Amino acid sequence: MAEIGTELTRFILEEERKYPSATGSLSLALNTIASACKVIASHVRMAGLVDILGKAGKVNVQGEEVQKLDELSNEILIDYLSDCGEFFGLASEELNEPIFPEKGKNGKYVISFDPLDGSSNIDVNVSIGTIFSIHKKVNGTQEDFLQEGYKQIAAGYVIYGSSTMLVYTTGNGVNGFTLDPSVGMFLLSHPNIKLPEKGKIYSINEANEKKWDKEGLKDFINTLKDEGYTSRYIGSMVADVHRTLIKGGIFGYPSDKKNKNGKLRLLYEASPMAFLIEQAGGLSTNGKESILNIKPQDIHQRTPVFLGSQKEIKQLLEHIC
Ligand code: AHM
Ligand code: MG
Repeated sequence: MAEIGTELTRFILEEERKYPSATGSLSLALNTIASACKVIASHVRMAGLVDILGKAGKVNVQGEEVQKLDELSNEILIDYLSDCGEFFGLASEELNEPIFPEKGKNGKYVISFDPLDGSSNIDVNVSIGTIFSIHKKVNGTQEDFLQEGYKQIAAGYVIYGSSTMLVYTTGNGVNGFTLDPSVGMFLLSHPNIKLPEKGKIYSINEANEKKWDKEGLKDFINTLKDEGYTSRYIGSMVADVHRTLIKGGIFGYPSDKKNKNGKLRLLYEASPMAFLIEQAGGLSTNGKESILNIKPQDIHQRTPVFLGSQKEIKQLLEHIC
């Protein structure tokens, strides 16, 4: 196992060396994501100030007009990912249609991402994040984005919290790296993350309880309360899933009477997080099957999401099925 403190770039290369047929494409792709997210992190750190300057109608130090952070993050990712040549196609929460960069014509992968998830939390200085999911290019068409989650080549997120962390998987376990801001490097801080079999926390927006369309869900939450669970809900998926990955328990964004498919997006929110959670020994479900088994029909489709420790997900399914 790699040593704590190993730099991300070296870790990625060492992982690649385990596969003699690897071409270095995925390594370059992952390093490009890490670089783009470091730039996003530096802007997130300035968010409060930029917001104040923005409201005052000011320009930033480069003389550019102050831009919304989610749009800026989207542009940064598009620039980096288009330029690296490894991505045939890019789908983003911020784009109606995917884009196919000129330099990516011979790229092996397609990538779906949410450039800045939880951006409504920026104003109140709460953790936000970038989520990404990589699939192989198959036909060289838009269809390539619509592959099941279990076919992901890699997935991960960067959380801009009290520290900046990158957590990712290539289907060979989950590893977490913390950004050392003094040198601008991601260093291995959480090797081989495993969810506890059972946690003590449930994380769901209980204000929606009256709208939930599954009676069993209320019973399930009440059972957890009887068992002594506590509740944590940040309203920023990256932060809520990050906690669940480390501490176990359950995170959910269910369907309700109004939103038959819930709120979260399959391609760039639910599916990459489900890959990480399952790789760390947990389970994912939309209430019927693993999120990784859903065949997407649309790039921006939504799905109910439950992610967590084995015990809680199995218990949930007993209540709602
Ligand atoms: P966004 O992509 O517009 O930021 O919305 C997604 C966010 C998730 O981060 C979070 O899990 C969810 O919305 C919270 O929704 P709610 O405020 O309805 O509980
Ligand atoms: Mg989002």
